[in-house]
Amino acid sequence: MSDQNKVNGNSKNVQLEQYRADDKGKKLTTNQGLKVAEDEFSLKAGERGPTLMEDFHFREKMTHFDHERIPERIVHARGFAAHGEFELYESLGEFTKANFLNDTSKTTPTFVRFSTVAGSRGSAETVRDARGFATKFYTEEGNYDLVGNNIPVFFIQDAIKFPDLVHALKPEPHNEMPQAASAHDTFWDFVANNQESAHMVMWAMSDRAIPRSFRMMEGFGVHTFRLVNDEGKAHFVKFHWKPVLGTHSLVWDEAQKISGKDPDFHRRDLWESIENGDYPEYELGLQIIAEEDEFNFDFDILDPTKLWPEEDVPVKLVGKMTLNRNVDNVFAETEQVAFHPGHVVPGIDFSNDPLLQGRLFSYTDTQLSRLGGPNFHELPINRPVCPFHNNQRDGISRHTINRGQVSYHKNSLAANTPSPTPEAEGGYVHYQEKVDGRKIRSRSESFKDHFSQATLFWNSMSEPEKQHLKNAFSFELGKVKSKSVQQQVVDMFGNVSLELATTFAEAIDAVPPQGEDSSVTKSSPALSQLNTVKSPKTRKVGVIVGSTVSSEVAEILQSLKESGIQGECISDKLGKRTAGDGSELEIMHTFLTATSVIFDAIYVVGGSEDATFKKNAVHFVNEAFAHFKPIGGTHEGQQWLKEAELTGQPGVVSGDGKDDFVQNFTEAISVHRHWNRQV
Ligand code: HDD
Repeated sequence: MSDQNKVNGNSKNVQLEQYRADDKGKKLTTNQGLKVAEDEFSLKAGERGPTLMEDFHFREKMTHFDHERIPERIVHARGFAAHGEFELYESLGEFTKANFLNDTSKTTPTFVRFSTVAGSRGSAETVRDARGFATKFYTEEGNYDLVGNNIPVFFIQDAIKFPDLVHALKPEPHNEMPQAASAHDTFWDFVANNQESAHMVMWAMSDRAIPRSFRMMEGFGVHTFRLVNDEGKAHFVKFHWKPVLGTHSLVWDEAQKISGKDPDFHRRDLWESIENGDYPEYELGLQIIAEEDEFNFDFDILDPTKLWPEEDVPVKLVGKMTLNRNVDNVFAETEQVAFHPGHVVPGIDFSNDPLLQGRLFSYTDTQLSRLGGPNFHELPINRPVCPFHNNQRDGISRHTINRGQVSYHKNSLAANTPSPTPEAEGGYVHYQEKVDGRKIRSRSESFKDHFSQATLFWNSMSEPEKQHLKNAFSFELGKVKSKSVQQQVVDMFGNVSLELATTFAEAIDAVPPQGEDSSVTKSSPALSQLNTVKSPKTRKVGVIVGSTVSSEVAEILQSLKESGIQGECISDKLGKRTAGDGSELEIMHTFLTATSVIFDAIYVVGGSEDATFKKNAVHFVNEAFAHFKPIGGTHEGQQWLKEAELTGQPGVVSGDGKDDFVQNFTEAISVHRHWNRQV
């Protein structure tokens, strides 16, 4: 991106420009600006003598290096981010006075960080886990952070249990294993002994926990928040992000293989899409409930283990966010960004969800150790785009030079400024909810149903999704060593579905659950990924070509590209191939550098007599087949598919004529995965 584009961007981009530095072509200096004559040898007493204390250049360089790392996030350490913009479809003045949700002519800069939860900063990305989906809106009224996940409910109901949950989920303390995985004893022991986790565990064992891409997952604010309008009237709200490309997942075997072959799979996918101009898009959705209707549901709307079924409370799509710019520097932006659910603007307020209330403490607190003090709001990525003034002063790494004599309120020496702003002129006033109660430590009666919505989720799954859940439970519990914990989990999930719990009990040699099946028969079709948007756009096809390339292949790839499908050629050697019709194909990958698991589909053209080549090609195809991926074959590739006995299977497309093949293959790619296949 040219410097010009960077400067001409939105208000956040313009602000960031002041901090960008380009070292290329410049003279090497110390941090004091001193030009350095030499940077390879430390200052020594004699050619073979000891290094001298006097060597300020060495000391400065080494000291800085020694302190390059900061503590990783206690959760969500592994993440990747991008800049974007939010545009509003229609004014929401009826519900909220938030400026950025009122004025459709405004474009609000955003910064989004996606993450896994459990793994360390360098861990693999396609692990089974919830994904963080944290958005910072740089509004003209201050920063608004929507710090959500790709799962709409949470494991616990009260923030006081968060340290326990995270201790159980993270690698076990005595041997720091396993990394970035919930398949171990302490996590499942926590689950069985904290049964409010049932609903989120169902999501975590479902395909939602192994997304195909950050671009193809939903985001949820999870908690019930409040929107407050100009007249002070409030509505309860849940926030959603709906990916324009639909919600799609990997299969577990594929996800595990990608973890080894490309641990950066998700960030690479996001980075490359933005570089290619295939900007990820998400629509902002709101579910709104009038305050009067607070008690009209069979669950408590303050309970973060509950979702509002979309069929009961429709999601109103109110705007779109487009991620259109990669970061310049991962540490400065992605690592130093500090989110906080308590960063709100007038018109957005909280509910009494006890999980949310605790989060309102934790996020600023964690930045103090992670970012080293109370001035992290001054870091370029965290600065609001509107002015900010108060009497807070000093502290580690203070950048602002506050002028003048006065740093207190109230004062007369500075005419009592900086001064509060009345509500009518945009000052933030907390929603005046009437609260009346005794101080107690207990769970509300209305928070005690842990299983109905877990069963609702189960009932909403299609057959293949149910099978994936059974497999996931069997895998995870199969890794648990304690027989007692295994049995407790079987008994617990017998309350959700006898079919589910019996299947994994058999797989792990536990006693199947006793008792009655759940009486919940309700389902919510919106929860099944089979009902999501299907699109061929941005899908990556691995194209296997030999040393001789038949005519038409370049044309076929061009036609696929017109539907947004990207073909990348794989062969035994890199280089260019010239097709029979004179067109040229660039080989981007070899059988050594690529693997079927990093593609959405495989297309075999053939063009080699070599037995090793054919063996490699057939391995690609068979693996893609086992992962239910679309497979195409033309030319000699058709024969290879026949020999592998794949022809005629769902999602396997072969053909001679270019047009039919392109159309059928594009349709097969849109389907994402062909579950009705015999594997
Ligand atoms: Fe949290 C980070 C999302 C419950 C305490 N959380 C963090 C991030 C996301 C979430 C997306 C990463 C932000 C980033 O990319 O920098 N957290 C959630 C959701 C929750 C949730 C959706 C439940 C609805 N979190 C939660 C609780 C607590 C925390 C109950 C503690 C009381 N979360 C933190 C934290 C983190 C964090 C320790 C680690 C790094 C950070 O905040 O900045 O404060």
